[in-house]
Amino acid sequence: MPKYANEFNTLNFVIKESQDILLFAHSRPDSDTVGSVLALREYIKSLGKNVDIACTDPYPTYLETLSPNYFHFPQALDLKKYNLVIAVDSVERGFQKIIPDFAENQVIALLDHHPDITIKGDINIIDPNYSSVCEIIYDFFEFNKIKLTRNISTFLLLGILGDTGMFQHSNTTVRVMEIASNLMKNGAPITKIINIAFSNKNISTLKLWGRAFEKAKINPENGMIVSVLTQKEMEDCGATADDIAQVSGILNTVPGTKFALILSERNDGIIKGSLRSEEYKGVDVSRIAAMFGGGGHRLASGFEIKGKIVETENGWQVV
Ligand SMILES: [Mn+2]
Repeated sequence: MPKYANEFNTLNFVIKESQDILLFAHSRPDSDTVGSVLALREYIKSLGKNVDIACTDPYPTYLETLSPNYFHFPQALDLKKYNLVIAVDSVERGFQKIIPDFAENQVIALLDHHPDITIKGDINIIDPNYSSVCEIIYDFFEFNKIKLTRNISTFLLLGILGDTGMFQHSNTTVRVMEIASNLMKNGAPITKIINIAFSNKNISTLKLWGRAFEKAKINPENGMIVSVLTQKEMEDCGATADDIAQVSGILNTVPGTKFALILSERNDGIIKGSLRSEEYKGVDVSRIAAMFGGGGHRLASGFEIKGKIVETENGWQVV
């Protein structure tokens, strides 16, 4: 029996008993949360139920070639009408704010793979051992013998590719490859997904990466590779916060480094630190993030501090 047999059983039972179902994606939606809601939507639709998708941010335009946009802003929906609400990958990324709006008789299911989640729903499948929520949903479909249509397979592979960094992160397990292989057997077009969702880079992204890479420095004492991006640079390149997401991951590929840190200025005098390492380097970056009041995974963490980045003779200072 799979670890979550009870939960998978209950969730499928409640789906079948419900007439109106709400799927909740996290703010600034990534491919895992999008793939998760789209795959669940496909299944729930096939049962003849009403299903809506809520998200506090718009559907990513680059994914429009994979699926039409079914996203609604939560304020545009009558949240009280749903029998079941399934929050995917979003427990502490937007969904926590909306939980108080639901009534006692509405069933809440939480599907997540982030660590340290304290919020509880009625059905909880929260496990950081999963690469992605799409992997959880795959197990849910397999357990309940739900047919993997070509669309479902495409959406699940989209999320798995995203959260494993296209099979490059340490969460790429034997099971992940087995699932990916099955999804391909069921028609998921892996090359097309990669081209649409991951290979295309905006010129703004490349320019911003150029700035960050040019300024990168290695600290030989602790093996840190660090770079900074000021708000002005972000504006000059017309870049958004999304564009810097992968910078620390790429910096981390430099031989001899133990971990990468990218500091970026955000609105309201906030500086965001993004930390990355790799399994073989033996560094727990979540401990570094915790020193600055942040958190995350062992190999990918972040924190936020107040201040401004100023260049000095010896590098940068946060003032
Ligand atoms: Mn995820």
